[in-house]
Amino acid sequence: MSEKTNEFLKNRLSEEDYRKLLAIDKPEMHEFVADYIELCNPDGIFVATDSPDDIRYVREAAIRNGEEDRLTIREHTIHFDGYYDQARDKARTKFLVRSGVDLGPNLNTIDKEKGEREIREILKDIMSGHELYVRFFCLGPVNSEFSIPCVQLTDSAYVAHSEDLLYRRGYEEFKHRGRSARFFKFVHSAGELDERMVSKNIDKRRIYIDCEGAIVYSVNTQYGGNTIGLKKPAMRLAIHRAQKEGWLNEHMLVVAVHGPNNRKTFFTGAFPSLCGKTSTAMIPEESIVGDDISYIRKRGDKAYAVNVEAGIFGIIMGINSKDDPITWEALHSPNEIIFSNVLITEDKDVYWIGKDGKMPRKGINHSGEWTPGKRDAEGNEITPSHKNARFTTALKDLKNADPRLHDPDGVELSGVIYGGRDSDTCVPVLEAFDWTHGIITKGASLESETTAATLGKEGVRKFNPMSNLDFLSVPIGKYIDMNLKFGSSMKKPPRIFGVNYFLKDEGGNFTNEKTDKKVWLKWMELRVHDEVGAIKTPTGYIPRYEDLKKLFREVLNKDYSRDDYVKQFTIRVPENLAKIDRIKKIYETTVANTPPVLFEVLKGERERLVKAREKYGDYITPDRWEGER
Ligand code: SPV
Ligand code: MN
Repeated sequence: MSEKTNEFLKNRLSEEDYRKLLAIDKPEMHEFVADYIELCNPDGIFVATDSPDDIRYVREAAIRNGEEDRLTIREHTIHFDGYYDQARDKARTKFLVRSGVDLGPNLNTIDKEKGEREIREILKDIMSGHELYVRFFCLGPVNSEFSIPCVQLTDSAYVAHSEDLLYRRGYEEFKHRGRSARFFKFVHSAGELDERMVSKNIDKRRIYIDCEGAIVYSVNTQYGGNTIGLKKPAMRLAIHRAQKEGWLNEHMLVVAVHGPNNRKTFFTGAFPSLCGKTSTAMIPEESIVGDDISYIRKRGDKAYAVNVEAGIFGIIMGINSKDDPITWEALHSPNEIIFSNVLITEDKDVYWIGKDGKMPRKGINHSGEWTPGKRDAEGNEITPSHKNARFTTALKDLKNADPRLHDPDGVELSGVIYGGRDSDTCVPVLEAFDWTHGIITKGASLESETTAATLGKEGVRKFNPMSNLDFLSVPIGKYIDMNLKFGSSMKKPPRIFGVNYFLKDEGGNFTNEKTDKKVWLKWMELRVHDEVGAIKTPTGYIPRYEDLKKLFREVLNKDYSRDDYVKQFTIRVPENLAKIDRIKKIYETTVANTPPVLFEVLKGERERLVKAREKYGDYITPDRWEGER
């Protein structure tokens, strides 16, 4: 650190905070902190270590600042984001790139110099009147090859508090790594706040990402997906780093499936939103390692995964005691929880859409005082809680948290699941022929149909490779290639599965119950250990009737009829061909540098389907493949 920076920090920080900051031997971090203190010009600064006192200080600051309010249950608080600040802002999320760097047509970019100038202008004096929190966290478990130390500067105690529930503490990690730390930096300011303590200057909301500099700026916003540096902002930085180093950062849950004789088998899973990701991670009989983001690395000839996070920033809409017993219990226990954008009643209770019990007749929500029928400026009816309202809690407070959650070695990864919302094409569960086939026909071909919960027309298929489209910081083609290379260099890579919880019959009825996914997981678990056979179809391996019948009895104590099996596992050739054509066209027309193998694999699948159609017709029931096992 230069003498000038040292003097500056000494002047601006209290003796205690200066000592805390300097206890980390990382001049580059000191320069970074000094730079943004000077630019953002906060009234006060608090440097937090991992100590319980420091953590409590930040938590209480959120109440003191009016960013959070206490609720009736001890340790529960509520926070509101502004009415127009309820989701990730894709349009104003941009990569800062030097001239000559091309991230392809799907990524939003801005010239680095121009973007930096703009963001520094917005950040100038933005924290005056506010306190700045300097916090250290760690992505992935501490003291591990997965760990990425992070420093977060924010003037929102809500953001700093959320990160405390969602990530592992990183001050000690920084201290012991010292000069060798390769860290990520996050600068956040909620900007000017209105009387409800929500960001006022939404038009100046910016999320700018500098992968080379390993820094993300987030301003004039509070919504967690934009502001919690270690969540989605960090994902872009980590994907950039992973691509250079040959590992993966996926938008994936990590779940331990409990097999026979107390065996645990670990799977990761990618699902676009509203496709069953959380419900898969939270199946009560299994145990959860993570619900959102994972790092995957190779060691020897095996793949290992960790949860990047240590908590859940989960959608609360629809959570009820019957379908989500574990979450329900956690939400009613005196653990530390931040509710965001739900309805709060006079007696400081919370309500959300789909909660058990009656909807209150009045309360306060993200729009202010609320009564049923209230409309916004555009004439839209305001729901009691926002559809994207969330709860934030540490995973350790869930009954089903897996004991390996913080294992620095990660968990051995046996299977990867891709699942979309698909009413008419893919069977409920299927295993790919091999890694390359799975990455291409399941991961790179992932689509999801829009639902009534999203704006726009229902049932429109949205392309979302690996459910990671929003977070890519490298061109799609390159990203697909890094996924292909990861597994194809292994003798026995993790198996790849496709699931579809949303298949419908000709009458428009779902072919499966919500709980059937429990059976699919158990089947996949047996498959990776080669303990159950399967039937080879042109699109992959499907389960045999007798195995599912047994599993339905064991897992759900249910009779599974052959009729149901046939309905669910009939290969629908026209729909499958249409999907192949759709995906091929997307890669041909909108993606630069698609690995050529993608087209070869899609062509192979097309040919197998066409050949099968010649033999068996458009809709091929599972019994037709008997001779082809
Ligand atoms: C998602 O949208 O994928 C989330 C929530 O996990 S957010 O933090 O907004 O990204
Ligand atoms: Mn997510």
